[in-house]
Amino acid sequence: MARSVLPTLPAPRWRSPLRGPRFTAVLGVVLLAGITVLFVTGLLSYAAYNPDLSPVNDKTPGKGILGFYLFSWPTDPSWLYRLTQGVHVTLGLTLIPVLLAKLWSVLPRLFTMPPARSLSHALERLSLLLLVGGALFQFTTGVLNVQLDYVFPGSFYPLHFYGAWVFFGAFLAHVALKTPVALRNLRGMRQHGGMREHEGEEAGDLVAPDPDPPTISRRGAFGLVGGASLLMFVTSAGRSFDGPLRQTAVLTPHGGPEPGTGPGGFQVNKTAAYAGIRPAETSAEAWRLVVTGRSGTVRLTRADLLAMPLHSAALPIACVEGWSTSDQWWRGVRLRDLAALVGEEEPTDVFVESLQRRGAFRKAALRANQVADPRSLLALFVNGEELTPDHGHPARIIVPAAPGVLNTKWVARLTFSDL
Ligand SMILES: Nc1nc2c(c(=O)[nH]1)N[C@H]1C(S)=C(S)[C@@H](COP(=O)(O)O)O[C@H]1N2
Ligand SMILES: [Mo]
Repeated sequence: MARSVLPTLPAPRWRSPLRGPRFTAVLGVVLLAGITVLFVTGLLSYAAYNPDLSPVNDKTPGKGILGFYLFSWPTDPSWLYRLTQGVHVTLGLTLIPVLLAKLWSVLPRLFTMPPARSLSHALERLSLLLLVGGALFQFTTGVLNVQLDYVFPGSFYPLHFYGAWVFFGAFLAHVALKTPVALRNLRGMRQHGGMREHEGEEAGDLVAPDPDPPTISRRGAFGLVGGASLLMFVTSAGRSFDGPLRQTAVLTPHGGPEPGTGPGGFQVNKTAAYAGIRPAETSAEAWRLVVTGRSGTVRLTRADLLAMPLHSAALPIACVEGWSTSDQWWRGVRLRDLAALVGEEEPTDVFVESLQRRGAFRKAALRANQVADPRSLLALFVNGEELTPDHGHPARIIVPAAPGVLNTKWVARLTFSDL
């Protein structure tokens, strides 16, 4: 049944000969695959943050059933979060040109008049509104978080989390509605060899009735979009590595200030100065580690910690912003040894507090499986030297496969209990 759509086109405004159902279908299939990966890695990132360890980590207390899938984030392999979050952020940036091209390709449809011809048409258009709005919202909040981080103080998580569910709901409805059409268009494309639109078949409302002469071929347009995506990829993927590769990430910042060289010469997110850590409170004379568990509270000096068995582990730092470091050699006291010191022989969760008095990320909760891992340390050294002030001197948490935000720096207090 041919829909009578031509009269609804504001004809003079949409004249690009590039637009057509197959052009849209190809971009749609790329986004279908890409956005599914973004959604899954995004949900994984949320789970990795231990949001069900209340109340410290949970930035979305109203999540309700949307948290149905939460699970204990594993500690193996130690590069797990480096991979999932690197893919999430790098892929998200790489898909921006494809998303923009896709939106451009269906632009006439967004302006269809009358707004709704029937109830089902009204519903379809409402889902389209959530889809387009949701996509722009997710990509914008994601990019702002990567680039500027604290534009939304403490509220990036709920925005991006709830936004993801709204968007993905609309995305699923859209895929269900459009897959048959997209498949037909792609099949037709193969039969007729190439991207030429054939009038009459599925021309739909995308083909301009009165097109301008082409200034670029369809193939050229795909090349342009692909090239832009490739550019996004090669200028951001380097953030997942150290050394010269990191220098290739020119379009995206590398976390905090440039890392410099030496044992502490890897990415710093927040400096000690930024966090308001005063040298006087981290000196050997002043600093104490307060550890609490079922058998009571102990106060440890740095010398007390150095007298405990020290262990080493090669572990990366991987930030929610998508950047990560290679493995660094950390050395310090096992978290499970500190738990045992206060009577927690069985692994429990732990609540970690830093010296920092203001700002995000100064407290975090780790799960029992993270405490139990022999590579989970309260680190005193990195790469053979004492921690630098910016990496958390006198002591910081380092846990395999955990998001960087759980690796609290300038630790002052550990409280072991079931959270
Ligand atoms: N006290 C405190 N610890 C913190 C943070 C912070 O702001 N304050 N930032 C966290 C984040 S978001 C990351 S990614 C890592 C970065 O560690 P690095 O600066 O040593 O690379 O530290 C984590 N630990
Ligand atoms: Mo981070």
